[in-house]
Amino acid sequence: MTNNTQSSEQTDGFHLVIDALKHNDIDTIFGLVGIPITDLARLAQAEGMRFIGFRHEQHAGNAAAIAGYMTQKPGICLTVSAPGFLNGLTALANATTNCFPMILISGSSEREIVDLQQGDYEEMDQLNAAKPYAKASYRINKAEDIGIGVARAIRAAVSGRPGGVYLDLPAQLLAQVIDAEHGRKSLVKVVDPVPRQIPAPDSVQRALDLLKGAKKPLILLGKGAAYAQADADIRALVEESGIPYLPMSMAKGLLPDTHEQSASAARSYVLAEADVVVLVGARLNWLLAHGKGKTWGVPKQFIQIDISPTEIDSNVAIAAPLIGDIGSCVSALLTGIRSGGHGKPDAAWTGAIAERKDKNLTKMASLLNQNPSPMNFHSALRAIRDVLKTRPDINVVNEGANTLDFARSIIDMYEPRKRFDSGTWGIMGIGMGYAIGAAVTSGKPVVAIEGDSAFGFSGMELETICRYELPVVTIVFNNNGVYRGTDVNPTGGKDVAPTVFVKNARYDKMIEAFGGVGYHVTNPEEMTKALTEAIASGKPTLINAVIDETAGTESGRLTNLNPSTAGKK
Ligand code: ADP
Ligand code: TZD
Repeated sequence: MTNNTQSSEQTDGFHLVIDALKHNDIDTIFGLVGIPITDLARLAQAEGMRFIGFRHEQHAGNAAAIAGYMTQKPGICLTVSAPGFLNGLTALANATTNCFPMILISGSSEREIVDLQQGDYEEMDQLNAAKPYAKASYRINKAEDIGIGVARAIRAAVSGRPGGVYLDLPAQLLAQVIDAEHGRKSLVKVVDPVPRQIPAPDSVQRALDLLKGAKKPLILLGKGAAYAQADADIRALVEESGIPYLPMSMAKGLLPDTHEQSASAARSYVLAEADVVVLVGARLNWLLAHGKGKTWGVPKQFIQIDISPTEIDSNVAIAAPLIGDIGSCVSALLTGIRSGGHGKPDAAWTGAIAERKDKNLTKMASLLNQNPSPMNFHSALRAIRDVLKTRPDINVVNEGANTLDFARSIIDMYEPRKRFDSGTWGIMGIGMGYAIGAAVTSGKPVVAIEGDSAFGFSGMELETICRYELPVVTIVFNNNGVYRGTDVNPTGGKDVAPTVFVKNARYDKMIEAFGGVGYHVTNPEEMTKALTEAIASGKPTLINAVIDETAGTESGRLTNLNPSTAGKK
């Protein structure tokens, strides 16, 4: 198929895909092999890339997504066609929803057969299926377009608001042969993939004017702020302005949770009482009660920093939009604040917050210090918190209902981009994928704090963790079911209630099947010992933590979103 019959050296689609990724400094692929991409994975490894093979594509996709969030480079997930693609698509959609950059690369079947629906092996119109769930979707049909196609996918994933990109590679493309020199010249290195986007000066002035008039200002940091890697300027903005701040769950650690300006322990109070709120990379979605209603109390005005202009006014009117990248926007605000004119927030405001914090922290401390038997969420998390305090560099993955809600408020974070959780969708199933992605990307230990239901979605990836000998400690909060383990079948029939699992399951035995280390713990002292040993050993470990099956509430803290039938007791 080469145009140049003179050339002795030839290349093909397989090689060009790997060359194009490497040319853009991408060094890892998360995936699962099969027709038509097995050779692509082999070749990636042979060419010095890391290929991490999973047991299910959704988890490979989640690993890629979290790698993208951690590095601002798109994480790569590689799958086979149709079902493999669809398994990966859940992760792609989740990445897009969370604004994480990733590229799902799937092999696809013969175009002419798929398009006439003649029934090919794993037939599916993947490109169109991906479109509603991806930030962008592309198909490459010619080997000489691989360079530009990969470049386009990279830029689409990371520029502006980051998201998931789908790249469709038909089997025929991978086998296409072209002249090697022609192939080399077709590669494209993406220049300045994440360009700075400087906010307009009048927008900055409008925000500063609003802030100047504020009596009870509040800064709200979202995971966009963590993603932006503008850590020093964000810290300076908080500290030099003296404004109290609240981190959203994945922004925890941007400043240490123990920071005196953190208003986390007075969250309801500050949300209700603030008069001017500065949103930094946080959307006013359900996680923030859409910016209105009881949660938000007295009328307030918003300054919103975001890279996406259409985010503004999505739920409530925004008085001062600041469109640009967070680094540039925060540094522009800082310059304004430093040049004077911005007073500190009222002492009455910061004083009232401090008072509420003290009260709530004292209440929480007494809850945490109780030692019930069996263990509950609080006593188990106290033990985990105290071990993690000694290792601020550790990554924390967290999912579940009660396990998520309690761990989010009890486990302090000290460094940016170390906490990865159910995010914008409140999705279950990110656990082992995020844990593997975080361990591979950072080279640091990961502690995954998992509800027993949440863990089940990705549990088979324990084998992946063991196979790659990753320093991942999985703690399963085992309370015998979804939310809790106490429901009964009202008919008295043999089937258990919809929320109930096998009682007293030994999740620790699962990891032993793959050569990992299992612990079975029933009290905080055993938890402390197991977690300390596990982190020190760096070995793949699972701690089965027996939690009181009556502890916790249905849907955790989302009870208000959970409709129930009139007949329910
Ligand atoms: P959280 O769930 O923590 O509240 P969200 O995911 O809702 O955070 O919001 C993140 C926001 O950050 C998104 O609206 C996204 O457009 C924005 N964002 C992401 N990266 C950047 C960046 N580099 N600069 C500016 N805004 C960004
Ligand atoms: N499926 C998916 C993909 N995401 C979901 N969020 C759910 C189902 C529904 N769901 C929740 O919102 S939390 C949860 C489910 C199934 C599990 C809660 O049980 P758990 O946690 O054992 O993980 P706790 O700590 O015992 O409450």
